[in-house]
Amino acid sequence: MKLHYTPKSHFARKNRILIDALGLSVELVDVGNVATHNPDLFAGNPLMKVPTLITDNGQAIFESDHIADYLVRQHDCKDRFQVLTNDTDMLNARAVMNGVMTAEVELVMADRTGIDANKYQRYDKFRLTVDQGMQWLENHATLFAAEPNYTGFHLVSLWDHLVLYQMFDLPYPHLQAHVERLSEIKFVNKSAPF
Ligand SMILES: N[C@@H](CCC(=O)N[C@@H](CS)C(=O)NCC(=O)O)C(=O)O
Repeated sequence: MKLHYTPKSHFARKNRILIDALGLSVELVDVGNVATHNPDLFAGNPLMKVPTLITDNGQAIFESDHIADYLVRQHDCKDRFQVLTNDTDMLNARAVMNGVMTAEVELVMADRTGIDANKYQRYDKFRLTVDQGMQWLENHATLFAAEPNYTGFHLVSLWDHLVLYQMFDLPYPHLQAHVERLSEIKFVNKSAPF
């Protein structure tokens, strides 16, 4: 299997932590600058985003959560890290985390492609999305279990990326405590973007 990714991508990191937690052998292919318009670099993903997984059968899988789903169905019948949850609270937490990550990507990509985000109201909404989303997660921090699981991997990936790009203050002590605890685990720390 091959995971097309970038070392800083928080969406790809969710998959990388899971891959390391499960001890799977997956070749990492760094696509370079995700702002590029060259579709050939994204392993057949027409959305020109990372991650994309290429399976041993040569099939491409788009979307980090669909990749996680595939990896567990193929390689972890016990679903040790609760990837395949149907719990509504957990799915809401994942939706909020994905929304925060997407909003932050828009701000990072604006900066990288020469857009002055301060000039456009649209980017105010992305900033508000991050702040409100993080506050929602802090208010629901009990959803994050003490034991390592995929929702926790998601949180660490989101948090470390926010720390890396330094666009936001992070006054969220409960989330921070979860992140610090999980970051002590070798298979989590291994893919940290710094
Ligand atoms: N929903 C997608 C989001 C993927 C995504 O936005 N990846 C970012 C990098 S972290 C990207 O490739 N952005 C390129 C762009 O927006 O042009 C997933 O979960 O895989």
